[in-house]
Amino acid sequence: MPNQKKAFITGITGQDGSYLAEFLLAKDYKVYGMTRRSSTDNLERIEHLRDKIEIVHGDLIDQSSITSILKEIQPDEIYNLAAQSFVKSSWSEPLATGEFTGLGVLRVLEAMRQVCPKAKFYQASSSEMFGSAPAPQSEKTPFHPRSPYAVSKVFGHYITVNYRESYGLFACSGILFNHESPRRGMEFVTRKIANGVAKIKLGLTDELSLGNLDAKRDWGFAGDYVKAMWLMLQQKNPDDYVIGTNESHTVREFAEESFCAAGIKDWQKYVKIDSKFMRPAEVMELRADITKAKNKLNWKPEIKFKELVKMMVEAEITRLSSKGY
Ligand code: NAP
Ligand code: F7E
Repeated sequence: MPNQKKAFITGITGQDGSYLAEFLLAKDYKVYGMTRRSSTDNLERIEHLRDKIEIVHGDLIDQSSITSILKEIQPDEIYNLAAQSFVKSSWSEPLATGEFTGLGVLRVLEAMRQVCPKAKFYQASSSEMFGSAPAPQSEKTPFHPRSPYAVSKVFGHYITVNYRESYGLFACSGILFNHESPRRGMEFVTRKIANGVAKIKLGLTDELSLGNLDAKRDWGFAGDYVKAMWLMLQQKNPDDYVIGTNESHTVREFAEESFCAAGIKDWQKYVKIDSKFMRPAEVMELRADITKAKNKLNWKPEIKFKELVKMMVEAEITRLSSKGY
């Protein structure tokens, strides 16, 4: 197709990568997704897109792979979503997290600077960078990262800003608050709860073990958030934006609402606290101030908290039931 826009996505096998690929395909982009070598197939989230996207092989740790890919593709837009994204694992694998989640950003930016400087770049930054800064957090809130993951993301954020200021690259940092979906990785608390509740509903278990129930997060729907990523790259000038819902709920509320969505009332009897799910340093409350995104991107979230919980719990019940449980 002449003049078809080309998008390159790192992290296409992840939750956001799969929704972003769907979104860009619907806008008639040619979509290229980078995957790293694995001894088993991990393309489950993009299986339904396999004949519509082009898979290219590379790794965030390997500069030459990224440079060759970008030189060959010459994308119009680059979405850097790949990262070691599980906060808890960043204490057990701090160096790998720094390599992928921090330095990985610089490798993509450096490749872009050398071989396709006219492309537009999106960096997947995180509300975890705010850490213990008081809520609500906006683009102006100073960072206080509380994990090796968050520290790595702060590096990724500032190197994106620095490459924009040093070389005039069109580079944006999207500071996204937690976003979830039925495609969320099983270790994250929302999917873990939805899955645990579905198993309890189907009589497969009678226990759900969790860590800190008091932590508050601003949870939105991943499908809404990929639109914000794209919108950032359609603006006249590159900039940084906070994306969230401006509502925060405790983990306890997420659990209670999930049991409620499954029609289970006496939910407390199933929930156990296990210290192995606690973190060395916790982030107690994240809540986004999305004034800038609303005004400049004309973006707002469509799916509310209760709808999100219901969507995730129902998807887990359907998934487990279809497996014959
Ligand atoms: P995810 O489901 O964990 O996906 C991470 C992706 O990164 C996977 O495709 C993974 O590939 C890839 N990856 C990891 N290490 C890599 C490497 N060395 N080389 C190439 N690819 C590598 O994460 P997500 O929830 O979609 O999040 C997307 C991005 O947004 C991440 O950068 C995350 O930190 C950030 N973020 C997420 C949220 C959220 O709430 N979801 C909020 C703020 C920011 P494999 O399949 O091979 O493991
Ligand atoms: O934890 C508490 C836990 O692992 C949320 C990533 O996408 O969003 C995500 O990071 C909260 C924390 O996500 C369990 O202590 C209690 O306070 O689902 P999570 P996260 O750490 O907020 C940010 C924005 C990102 O950028 C990250 O990539 O829930 N919690 N009990 C638990 N958490 C887990 N995982 N498991 C528990 O059993």
